[in-house]
Amino acid sequence: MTGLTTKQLEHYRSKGYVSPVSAFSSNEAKEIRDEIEKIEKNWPGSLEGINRNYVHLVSPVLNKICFNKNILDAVESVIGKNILICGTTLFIKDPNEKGFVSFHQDAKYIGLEPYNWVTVWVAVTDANEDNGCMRMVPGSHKDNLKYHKQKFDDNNLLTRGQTIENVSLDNTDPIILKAGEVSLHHPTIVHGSGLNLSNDRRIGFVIQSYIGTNVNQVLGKMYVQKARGEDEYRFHQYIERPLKLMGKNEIFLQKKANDELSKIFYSGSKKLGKF
Ligand SMILES: O=C(O)CCC(=O)C(=O)O
Repeated sequence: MTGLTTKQLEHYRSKGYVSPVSAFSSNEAKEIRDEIEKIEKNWPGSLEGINRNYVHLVSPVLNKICFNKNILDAVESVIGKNILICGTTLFIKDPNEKGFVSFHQDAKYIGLEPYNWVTVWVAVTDANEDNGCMRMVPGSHKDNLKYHKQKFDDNNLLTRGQTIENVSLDNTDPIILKAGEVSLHHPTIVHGSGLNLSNDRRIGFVIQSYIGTNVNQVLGKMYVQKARGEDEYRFHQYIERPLKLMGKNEIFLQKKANDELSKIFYSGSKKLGKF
């Protein structure tokens, strides 16, 4: 295993994120983009709303990303050798749209405990300050969970528009990535992202998240695939890897998983958002 260098790991532990980490070539990133755009073209609407989640269950190409050795080596450095994949989400910002992600902590609403888990953001396109890359508040992962106001803003790419207010951009680090690079972030780091002001799409494929086998889901049920090691806890139900792009069985399994995910995302909420 190669994994993170000592310096990268120290950065993750002190700041709550590490970036950039090389995972794919730019050609491979282009193949991933082509796969996403092929699905959008041939199955219109099928990556929208709740279906932007668990996309690794309907596409063998997207599934394979989750098993990428470079990513898993980095993840192993952070959470240890027994690793499960428990979800994926596409965060796409098209030019001329007003999509943004309010500042939030993932652990506030994902229900995964203890926090032996890490989120990997795969840059399918370049991500930079012009096209609305993620921004992290370094060191904020050491804080407790904060109050999040539920705003249900139509342009917010988060389910309930959950927002930590009054975060100054001056106190954030931009996560600038080339297509094919990834970043890793901690469950409690405060992060968000602004508008895409460029002329091209900004596409993030987010493995949300890799969990240690000792991590349970306290709000509902998640379907997992084993990435590495042994699962002696068996907290979660396993789900098969896709064989066919948008096959009937694949779509059925994605729906089953997303029905459960929806319950987690809206646990305790009277209102539902569009994702
Ligand atoms: O893609 C973005 O801008 C935000 C993604 C995010 O919040 C996350 O991966 O946890």
